[in-house]
Amino acid sequence: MSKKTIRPYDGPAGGWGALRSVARHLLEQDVPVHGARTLLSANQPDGFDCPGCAWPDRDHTSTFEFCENGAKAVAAEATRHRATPELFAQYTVAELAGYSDHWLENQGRLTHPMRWDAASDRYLPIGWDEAFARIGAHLNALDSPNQALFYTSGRCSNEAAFLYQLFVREFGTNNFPDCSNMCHEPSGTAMKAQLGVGKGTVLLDDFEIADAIFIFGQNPGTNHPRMLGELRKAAKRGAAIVSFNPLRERGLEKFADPQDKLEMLHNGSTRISSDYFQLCIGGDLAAIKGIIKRTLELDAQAQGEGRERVIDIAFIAEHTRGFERFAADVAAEAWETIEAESGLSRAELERAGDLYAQAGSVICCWGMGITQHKHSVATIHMLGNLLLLRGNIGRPGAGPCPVRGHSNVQGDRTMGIYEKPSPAFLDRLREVFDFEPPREPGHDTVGAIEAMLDGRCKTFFGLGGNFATATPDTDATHRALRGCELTVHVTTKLNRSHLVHGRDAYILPCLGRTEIDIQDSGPQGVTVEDSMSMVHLSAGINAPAAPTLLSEPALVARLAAATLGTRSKVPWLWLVGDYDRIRDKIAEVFEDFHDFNRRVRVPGGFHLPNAAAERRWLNAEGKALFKTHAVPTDLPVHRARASQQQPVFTLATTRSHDQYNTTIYGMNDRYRGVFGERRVLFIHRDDIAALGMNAGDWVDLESLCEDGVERIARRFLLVEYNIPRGCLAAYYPETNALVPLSSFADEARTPTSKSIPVIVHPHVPQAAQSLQASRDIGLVRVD
Ligand SMILES: Nc1nc2c(c(=O)[nH]1)N[C@H]1C(S)=C(S)[C@@H](COP(=O)(O)OP(=O)(O)OC[C@H]3O[C@@H](n4cnc5c(=O)[nH]c(N)nc54)[C@H](O)[C@@H]3O)O[C@H]1N2
Ligand SMILES: Nc1nc2c(c(=O)[nH]1)N[C@H]1C(S)=C(S)[C@@H](COP(=O)(O)OP(=O)(O)OC[C@H]3O[C@@H](n4cnc5c(=O)[nH]c(N)nc54)[C@H](O)[C@@H]3O)O[C@H]1N2
Ligand SMILES: [Mo]
Repeated sequence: MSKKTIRPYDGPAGGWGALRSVARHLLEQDVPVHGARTLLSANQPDGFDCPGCAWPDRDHTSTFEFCENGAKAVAAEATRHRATPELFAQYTVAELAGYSDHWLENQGRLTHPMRWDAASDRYLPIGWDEAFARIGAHLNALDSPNQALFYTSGRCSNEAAFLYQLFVREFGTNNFPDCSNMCHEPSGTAMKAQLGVGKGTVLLDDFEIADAIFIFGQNPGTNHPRMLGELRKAAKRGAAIVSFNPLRERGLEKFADPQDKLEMLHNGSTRISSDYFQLCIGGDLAAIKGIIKRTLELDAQAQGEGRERVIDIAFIAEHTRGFERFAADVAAEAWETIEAESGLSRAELERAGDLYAQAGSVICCWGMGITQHKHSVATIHMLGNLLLLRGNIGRPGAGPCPVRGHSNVQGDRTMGIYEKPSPAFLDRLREVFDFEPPREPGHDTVGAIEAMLDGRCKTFFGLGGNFATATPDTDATHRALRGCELTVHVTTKLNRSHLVHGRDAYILPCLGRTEIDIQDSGPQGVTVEDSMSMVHLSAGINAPAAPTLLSEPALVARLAAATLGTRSKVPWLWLVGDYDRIRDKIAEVFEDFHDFNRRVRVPGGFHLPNAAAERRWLNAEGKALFKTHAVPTDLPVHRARASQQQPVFTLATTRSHDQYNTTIYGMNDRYRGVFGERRVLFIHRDDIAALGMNAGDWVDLESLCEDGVERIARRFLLVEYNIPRGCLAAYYPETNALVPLSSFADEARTPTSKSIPVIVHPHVPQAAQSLQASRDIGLVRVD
């Protein structure tokens, strides 16, 4: 383990640091010699789609693009370490639970299907057929299919997702909680209502011609490093890059492109953001409204002086509704409220408004800093309003760009992983497969936890992911999972969800995307959809981590066959013998996938149509809508502040540089200057003083929620940081215990992981009775 140090980093993102970090990870994971070849096959026409993130790559045919995040994700999968039955024989589940998430991950790739044995509290190997038969029998014994939950994480391919939703719907439920519920759900919800489609409208080519790129609540240096390549090119040709973030993220400030030999040789770098607005957490709606207010004021001035209008009157008249009411509301919103709630001055917002008004075409990007708040949907509407004002949708170089996380999270939703499927989609499933799919909406992630807690749901099946650790309210979620009759996880690596299990529990290991997948007809490829709706093929090149592994499509098909038996209308084992057959069925169900097998084999794949990008509005009104929202002044944090004597902070939970969601690769967060420690709390120097504490003190965090439940996360190191006063940041998942299950985004129900009202106490070491609680979060042993 590296030494604990806090040491500010003032170099660029990327550069030699990124190359060194990858070299270290390859060594740590003991990646075999062909690992280098593996890296070179990421995002190549005949290689696999990078499991790192959903950022697209140029035509999917370009030369290898180095990406630290992608390299780590690939190295993690290609590791030589193995978590074999011998490992499980060595430790009871209670003992395993005492280890950290980092340690669990480091045990390596799982090799055998395992079943928990109550008598010895150990996972023991089980044959595939027996596992499927037992799980199927369990599901069939439920009183109703709606007692079962089927979670999906966004790494799974289109083919696996399609078969999975088909199995679950033929089984009889729409209970599809997924990682999207915790991620970009508000983006889909907001855009569907406002613009008629739930996806972004821009393509990479638009980044080449945009005059300005506005980036809200995103840390691409860590989470989407390949995006920095596009931003760098845009910055170099003089486009304005305007960032809104409470933290000054390195990757948004400067970047040294490992692709650029000259920049690397001279230790040079490129400035990324032309303007950086350090707003306060949750202040985006207010800030965007301020930018809009300025734009409308500039428009009124121009009109008064007989100059060309600043807003696009023709576009607004032809394509939108609700402008008059919206403009009146913006005019009525006081600058004082906007300044107080955004944490930015009127002068700063006027500057941002001027940048917006001067730019011929504008792209707005956003990430989790926007989606994980109570008012996320309203904030995304405000972003939509901003774009609509100047017709910045459906023309080159302009449009909304929600930057997705998991590499196929968008595709999984396209394939029907959704708890509220449309009637038209269900009708199509019925026509193609000749069974009656369930119509009743199912549970999302928050609903799934509630339903397990109150006994409405009794079984949990996870296709990928780490539900116990990724979800909010750790104590409640763990109780929910432990209360289940059955928990099953399809997975590549050991994680905490396997240790917080039901009365009957299985771990089913699968192939990763980098591995060769052979079925009846020979080697198979799968398909994925990136954040910009490009669909392309992905084929593994490495030998499977173990001969016992099943591919995800094969695993789902065999489980479906075992569970549904002769009552199924679907030829499961035939379908999975050749994935072209699955794709033919996908093409039958979804019009946009016509001729799927042919089109996906064209290098680069194909683009799914997007009506909003063509200025066709598929919502009920048939128009793009200006959505009116007041700047919120009565959020949980406002109420908590009003009710407390002591300082109440807003805590945002974010990712460090050495993690992939709940997968902890290492203990460093290089760009933020943190080494060897994850339990840190970023805080303004004056706030440390106001608390009467010192940087380096250990503190406990208590979350304030009106439900009265005590939620405490213990032992965080105070780190003085450049962050607005009243705002705190710490890493997820260590802080998930603080996110109340009842606190989620209006309409979209995404947990409010970026705005938790908390108070800070000096750390109190815990007595023995909370050993179980410490075990559950891997705090007992330090590795
Ligand atoms: N290496 C790596 N890559 C990843 C992931 C990973 O964990 N590791 N995860 C993947 C997934 S699933 C996703 S969804 C994406 C996530 O990628 P991002 O969307 O970048 O996610 P976060 O790191 O959670 O936080 C984003 C930023 O929001 C800022 N922020 C916090 N609160 C606010 C706010 O109120 N307003 C504004 N404007 N900003 C705020 C934080 O300072 C941070 O810079 O990345 C994907 N890629
Ligand atoms: N507090 C807080 N909570 C958050 C967030 C936050 O910002 N703050 N972010 C939220 C977001 S954006 C997301 S997307 C969720 C993520 O939630 P999840 O998607 O559930 O979590 P991951 O950590 O991405 O899942 C990692 C696990 O996936 C498994 N895995 C990896 N590759 C494969 C594969 O190829 N196949 C299969 N079957 N399994 C595989 C491994 O077992 C690994 O341990 O977390 C959310 N939770
Ligand atoms: Mo995500």
